[in-house]
Amino acid sequence: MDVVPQKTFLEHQHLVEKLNDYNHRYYVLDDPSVPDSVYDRQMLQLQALEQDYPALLTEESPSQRVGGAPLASFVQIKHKVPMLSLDNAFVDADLADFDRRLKDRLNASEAIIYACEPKLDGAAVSLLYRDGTLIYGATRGDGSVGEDITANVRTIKSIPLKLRGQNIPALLEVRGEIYLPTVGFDALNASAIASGGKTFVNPRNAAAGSLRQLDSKITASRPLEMCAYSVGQYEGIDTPLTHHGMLNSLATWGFKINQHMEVVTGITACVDYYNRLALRRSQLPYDIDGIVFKVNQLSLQKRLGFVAKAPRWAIARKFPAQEEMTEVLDIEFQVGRTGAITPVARLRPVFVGGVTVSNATLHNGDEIARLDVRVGDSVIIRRAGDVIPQVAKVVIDRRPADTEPVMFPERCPICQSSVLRLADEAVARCTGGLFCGAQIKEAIKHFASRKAMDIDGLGDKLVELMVDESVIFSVADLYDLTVERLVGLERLAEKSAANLVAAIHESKKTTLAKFLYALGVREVGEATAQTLANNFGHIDIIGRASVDQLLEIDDIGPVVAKHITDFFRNPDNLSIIDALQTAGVNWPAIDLDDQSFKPLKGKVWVLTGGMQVMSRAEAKDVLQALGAKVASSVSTKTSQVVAGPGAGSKLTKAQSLGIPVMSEAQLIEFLMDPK
Ligand code: 5U1
Repeated sequence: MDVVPQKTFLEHQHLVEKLNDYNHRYYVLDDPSVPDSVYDRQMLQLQALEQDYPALLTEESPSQRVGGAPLASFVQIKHKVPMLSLDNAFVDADLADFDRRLKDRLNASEAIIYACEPKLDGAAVSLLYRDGTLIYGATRGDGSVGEDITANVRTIKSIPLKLRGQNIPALLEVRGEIYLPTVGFDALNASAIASGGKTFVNPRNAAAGSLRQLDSKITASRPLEMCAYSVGQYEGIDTPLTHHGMLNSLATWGFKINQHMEVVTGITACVDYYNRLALRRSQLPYDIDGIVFKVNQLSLQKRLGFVAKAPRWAIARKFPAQEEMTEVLDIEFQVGRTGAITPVARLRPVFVGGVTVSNATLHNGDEIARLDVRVGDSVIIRRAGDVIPQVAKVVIDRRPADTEPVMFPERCPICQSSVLRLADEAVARCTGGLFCGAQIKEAIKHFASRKAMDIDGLGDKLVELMVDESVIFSVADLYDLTVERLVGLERLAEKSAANLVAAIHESKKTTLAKFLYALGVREVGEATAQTLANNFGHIDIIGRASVDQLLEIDDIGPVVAKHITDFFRNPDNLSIIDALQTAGVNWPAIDLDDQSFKPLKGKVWVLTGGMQVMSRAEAKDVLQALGAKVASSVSTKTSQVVAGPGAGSKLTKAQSLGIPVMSEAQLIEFLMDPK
């Protein structure tokens, strides 16, 4: 074997340290320190050195996070200290009882100090370190004996292969949760659907399934994370005084600990913590199923001890379940504004994720086929966060004998026109256009909606009634409505009719972006409408723009460009636009050469987390066009933060500095009328 030159050895050591540091900043602190390109370049350098000098390669090298040869089976590991489970509290009174029991047992009259933190919904793991080096990782198993998943845990970048920092214990058994953040879970299921594979019901199953892979390369491909929440055994360090202190030590050794951990005094403060976190549950970038409260003082934990497999000193206050089973009563096909036909499952109402759910979208024909969902089936409904409820799984074992596969309709259920599905689209559409009553209704509802023409008092039911009664046939007819014509309609009193006519009149004063959005051109959402208005300034110029001219604009791709040109080449659409302008719909002219409209001049904005409607580049462009500086980090100079799903340390920092934070929806609303 080649002897490693001293210079190469030092270079290797330096690269290992740097890459471990980058990983720690990225995966543990959520605060990347270098761009991916720098990380990738240094990783390639490390791999090249290890290839030239295999003696440099150790199991702890950051190059070894990619998984190794598949195992034949998992070996069993006996935990040094049993892995406990937690007692559950389902109502506040259970917490009060818990607190009372502890005080009685401790003979204490003063308030108990508790450490509170979210209970992540993943798979429990135990990691053993000797002299700072990871020796093994094991599943919980039955609490006494788990399975050796060392090869898999090595691929998880938030798990240190070597402990960092000072005062490294001779022996350390760390307990925590391996979980899949929501973004990773959604991406995993999306790619399973795209490749015709099986989807996971929830992030917990996905995390547990990923850890149970005999091929660690599969585990390495899953974006798993680990959050440490306690210590089993330790040797060679001073005995910590508190749970909180112990977790802080874990953080200094390189583990991720929960950002929301708090130490509070008394059980009322625990209830308050639970209520605060319940409000934030849907915005967290991972699933949590409850809050864990632990007596903070470790000496008190010792005095309290255990009953069976659960400690007396901890309890989990559960949140409402995010999954429930219910029955499919019917499957209906709804026709949308653009003719898209969406299957919807009508469900026996079920309380899930904090709301009662009685409908769930089935998206399209492929989804029906993938799930093989039928009327009469029992299904698992999942509603996590603010996300619309999904049919996660059909419980085939409970399927009644007489169910029939669901056939996607060949004719529109509303107007009987034929249904067309283009080869490259998942969506099937009614070809009836504005002959289809459903499409007319949806187009008018969209036109009147708040972010479009904002016609107060023109609700969905009223639109449906007016179309069914042939009072209106298009959006242009709205501006001919009179109080006399409306008063005859069911349940519409004279006062409401007069208010509605006034609101319709009021809506005539709008902006070009809102008008464009209100027209309901396919794929033209609020952000694209704003981009079109900013770039072209005039409806006639947009109407005459060619696909090539549209493609010159950032964020307008070929599909949207084609929809826009198709829309403005259609004489029916042009006559509606004409009628609306003749009726008096108007907006302030936009002078594209006028550089003085810079309402955000001198302001510093930061975009963090995911964006669903606009792309980040598009948001940045529009903000810069309005005069803002768009920065990548939050500081005292930041004027405004826009935070989306998955926002982490930047959001926390903004909140701690008292900087205003808005959602993407609020940003779009602001951009429609920036002042
Ligand atoms: N956050 C947190 N989750 N969790 C799960 N803490 C915590 N503690 C646990 C479990 C099973 O057990 C303790 C008894 C160590």
